[in-house]
Amino acid sequence: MTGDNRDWILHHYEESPYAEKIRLMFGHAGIPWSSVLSPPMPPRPNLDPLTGGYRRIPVAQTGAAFFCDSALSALEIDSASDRRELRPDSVADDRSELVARAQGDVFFSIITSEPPLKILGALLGKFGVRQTYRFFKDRSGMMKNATIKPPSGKRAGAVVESFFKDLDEQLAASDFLSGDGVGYADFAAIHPVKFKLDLMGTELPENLVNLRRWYDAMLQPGHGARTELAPGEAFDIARDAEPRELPPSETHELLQQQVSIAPADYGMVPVTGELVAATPERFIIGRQTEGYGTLHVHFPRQGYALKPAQSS
Ligand SMILES: N[C@@H](CCC(=O)N[C@@H](CS)C(=O)NCC(=O)O)C(=O)O
Repeated sequence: MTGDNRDWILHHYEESPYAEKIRLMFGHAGIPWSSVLSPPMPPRPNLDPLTGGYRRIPVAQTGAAFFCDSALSALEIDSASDRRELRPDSVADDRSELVARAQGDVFFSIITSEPPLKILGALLGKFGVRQTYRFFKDRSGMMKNATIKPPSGKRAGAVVESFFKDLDEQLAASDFLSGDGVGYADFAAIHPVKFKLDLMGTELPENLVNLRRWYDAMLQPGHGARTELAPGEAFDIARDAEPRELPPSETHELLQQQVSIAPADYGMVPVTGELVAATPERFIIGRQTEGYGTLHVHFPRQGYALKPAQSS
């Protein structure tokens, strides 16, 4: 690894559904990538010094640039591979409702629709006793402070069931949600489905044949050429790289000021730094670090709240 700005690194953990969205995207796009494994919950000493504390997974890295949120990673993968269909804004109007559900209520309902003891058993099998206890504590703390209140129990079960049914119906007319070829909508919809099957070991309902066909086609390319990287190597790459040239910025009242930015819905840990660019789709925060020089942390505008640092 050389620190070449085009080398992709994904900071993730195996069980993360949103990371799976990006891993599959790399596989379909045929983009080689390096994997840095993170713990499934904070503290994340392998990542926090780079992003400044963004608490969600995945985070993509090229050189000294960090891309928070899978939607922004998808945009970057689009520009690296010239595949416009990977852009979140390429989703057709008649698919956008399904995509929004997949990234919201459906994602949470995969867990909240299951009996707590079943979840406990699944987590114990994956994480062991100590880690499972910490995981429950961490996630219930995160959701207590969240601005969204996901459905639970029977309502959550109905959310998942109708999502699967609607997916199956929409897939009756074309191979993929994005048409004849795969696109952003497919990656956004596949990860909660795979999460359900992986976590609970359940099968897709037999009558949903379109969903089954699509599911198999989506998983078929796998994750592509993945190389494991030690966290220290990602640190070295960040330190050795210069942040890439900034895109032209639009006027923004907080430009070149110290700001804080955080997700607006859950996992709302703020990252602070200088707002170095604002484009229609993203905010870029410049962080001066002792160990790694200047790092640029990119956030989507949608779903994130930006404010002056002193008011945080
Ligand atoms: N909108 C975010 C959502 C990411 C997300 O919720 N990730 C989960 C893991 S799949 C998470 O970070 N959970 C809390 C954590 O891992 O600390 C994205 O698209 O990247």
